[in-house]
Amino acid sequence: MHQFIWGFDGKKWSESDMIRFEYGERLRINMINDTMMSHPIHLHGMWMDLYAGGDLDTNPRKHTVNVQPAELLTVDITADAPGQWAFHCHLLYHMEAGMFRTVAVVRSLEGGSINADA
Ligand SMILES: [Cu+2]
Repeated sequence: MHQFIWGFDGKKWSESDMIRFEYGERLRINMINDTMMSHPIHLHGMWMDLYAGGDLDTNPRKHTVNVQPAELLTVDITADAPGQWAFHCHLLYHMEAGMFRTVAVVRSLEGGSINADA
């Protein structure tokens, strides 16, 4: 497995910036797994509503979603938790190799403090 670089959007954690969500926004993330392994993706602090089409209010609510090889998986998130949160693959050797991001829920995407309460 050491010939692989594990990350998001082709970058491992040490090469990446924080992902910023604006406090209170409802957002959608599309995750495309272009590897040959499943990745259990875990977001701390907020729920991910697994997009299954139909009535959005009845979609399953998850902290961790399993993204299969060659799968496009979509989740909806309400950024209702100010602060910094881990977003990572739950296979620890993937996380340790770089499949990790910090999500910052901020007051404004225009810049300023990363603390939504500031
Ligand atoms: Cu993984």
